[in-house]
Amino acid sequence: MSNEEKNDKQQQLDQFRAYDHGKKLTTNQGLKMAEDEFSLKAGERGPTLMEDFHFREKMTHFDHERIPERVVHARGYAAHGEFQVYESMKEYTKAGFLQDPSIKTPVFVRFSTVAGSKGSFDTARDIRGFATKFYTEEGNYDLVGNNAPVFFVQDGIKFPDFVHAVKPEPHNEMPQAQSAHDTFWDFVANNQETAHAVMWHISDRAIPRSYRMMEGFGVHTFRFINEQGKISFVKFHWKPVLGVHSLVWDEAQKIGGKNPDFHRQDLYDSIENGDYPEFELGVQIIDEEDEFNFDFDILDPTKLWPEEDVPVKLIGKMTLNRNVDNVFAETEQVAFHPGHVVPGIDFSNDPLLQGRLFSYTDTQLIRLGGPNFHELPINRPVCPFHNNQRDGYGRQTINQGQTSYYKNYLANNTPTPASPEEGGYEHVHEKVEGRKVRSRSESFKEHFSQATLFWNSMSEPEKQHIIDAFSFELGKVQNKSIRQQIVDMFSNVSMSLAKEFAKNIGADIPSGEDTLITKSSPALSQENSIKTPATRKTGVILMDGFEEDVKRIIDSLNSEGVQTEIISNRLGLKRGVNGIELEADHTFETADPVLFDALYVAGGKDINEASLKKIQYYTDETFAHYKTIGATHEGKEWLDKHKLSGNSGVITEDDWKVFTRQFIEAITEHRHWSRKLTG
Ligand code: HDE
Repeated sequence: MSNEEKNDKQQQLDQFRAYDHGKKLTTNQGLKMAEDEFSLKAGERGPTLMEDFHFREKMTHFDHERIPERVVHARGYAAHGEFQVYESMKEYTKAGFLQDPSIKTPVFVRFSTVAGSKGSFDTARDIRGFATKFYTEEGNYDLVGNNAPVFFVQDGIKFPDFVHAVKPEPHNEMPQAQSAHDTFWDFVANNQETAHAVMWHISDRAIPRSYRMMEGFGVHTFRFINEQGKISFVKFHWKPVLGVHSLVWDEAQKIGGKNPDFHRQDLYDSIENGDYPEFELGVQIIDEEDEFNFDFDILDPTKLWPEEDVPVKLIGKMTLNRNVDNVFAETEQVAFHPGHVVPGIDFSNDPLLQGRLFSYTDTQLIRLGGPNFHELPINRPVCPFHNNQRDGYGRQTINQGQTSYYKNYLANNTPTPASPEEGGYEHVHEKVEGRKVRSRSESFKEHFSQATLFWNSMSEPEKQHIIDAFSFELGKVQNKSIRQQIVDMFSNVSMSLAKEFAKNIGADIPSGEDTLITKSSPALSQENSIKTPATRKTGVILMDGFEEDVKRIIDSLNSEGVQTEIISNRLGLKRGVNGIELEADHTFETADPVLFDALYVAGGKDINEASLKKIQYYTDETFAHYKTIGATHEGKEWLDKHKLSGNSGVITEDDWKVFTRQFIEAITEHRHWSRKLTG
């Protein structure tokens, strides 16, 4: 990339990038060293000497390499990109980066799981973090969201309790990155405001197929303010261009072992391949006058605004187009904060958001070791910054001049606060009056109606997954009373749901009718999301002696954006008829069916019993996870042995062109839920 093509953030980061390749080894003081393998000793077999500054420097630095992981969202992965607004949003907000469609604002996005520690696996059942830093000309704006639009608690003061409950239990530090244990469900049952967020957590949304295929939500209600001072309430959304898609639970668990880096690998690889992940930014806007015109409190973070009632307006697109150079320097040291705002965007009084406004700077102080974390390259704004803050651990800026206070005479009263006309941030002049109280607002006390809305909006397969997930999670709960409490609690959401999972966990089956709420919101179901074969990964099983058409099929799949990887008994070149050769990417052992979206059993003459057994494992697993299977030539016979042909999503056409078309159509469906599984 030439310098002119690089955005402001990339040019800024260039100043800090270092490349050691081909260089002489030096100490941190720049001294070239003649030796790096042996410490300085008194005699070849003698003790190491104190004066060995090189050993001391190298070892001390190593000893201090680690910083505390994030208390939540420890496991994450990030990428750089750009955001462009479609048209000026000046009617609603004066935010500079939302005015001009020709301006590309650099962004840095970190995706994460919440509960697991840094070394846990990617596909745990969990909410995902979706945090975006916009490096705008008016300062950094952070949209620190999740892939669910609602949260488990309504007030920031309850966050430590919630996190303690979901994290591994303190007496034995188990289980890692799981909500399927007693303390999480104890918390849920005894804090019923969790009901709606739990429905998201227990649904397919909590096991995404890819970071590229999940929605993001700002969760809280924020405010937009335009140039004329007009205020509206706003909720933020990210909509993935590839649609919203999930794994199935059995796959998610197995992937945890087969490739714990499944999601980060997917993000990294797609950016390296030029399949840049894209998300559209959406806003839901409510006029200030309409604040009280809803049957829920718009400040309550356990409530969403149904998209059918308040449409999502798509206002711009974000493209992630560059991987980080160094995960620690960028992904680990990035410091997000919902309080990083720009003129035109302000907070609401959502008590959860208010709590977050305290927590994020506080946590960076311990995590990044002092108050100068804004100077770290990844955190620096691209616009200049000036104030009277000074010193502290790791300070890098060399502030010149005599004064570091305001007001002053010696520096002509600078740096001077900017007026709103000059771009100075001004909080909304909201009139606030009230008694000091510690209590829940009356308008925050209803916890079940939107949990029911979510349940009502699910397709049949999605409902079944929710029942299965409750049965799994509660099946892991040791305490019988907690299991029963959850059944009782969720019978307020849906009696039929509670009855179904109560059966599976040995609880008393509740009696009574379903709630009277019948409203549903089609936008909540993944079945209604965009479906495309683009970037779907197909495992191609072939053996030596494969037919010519196989190559044609693979080429056409690739030209439609479907990715293919060849799996065989051994690595190396596979020889087909008429001298065609294809290179195997994996052996049966190094790959696994759970790592693919579809399977193409292409055939080949050189087959034996051992390979057939492995192929059976691949086809059975792919079938059981409702994914597309295609077979041609000898591959069809291999499939027929297991009686899979003729099922939905199993393509066995003879003509290679017809086969390819049908196979792609089936991949576009992603899952074939109508498939009847036996056994
Ligand atoms: Fe966070 N959260 N959070 N959170 N959160 C953190 O900040 C906190 C909440 C979210 O990739 C921490 O730098 C409180 C909601 C994301 O670096 C910490 C409350 C939402 C990330 C913190 C919440 C989020 C964090 C830990 C309740 C969705 C990862 C490390 C009042 C809208 C950002 C850090 C990254 C991280 C506190 C609730 C999203 C401790 C007190 C709601 C995506 O400051």
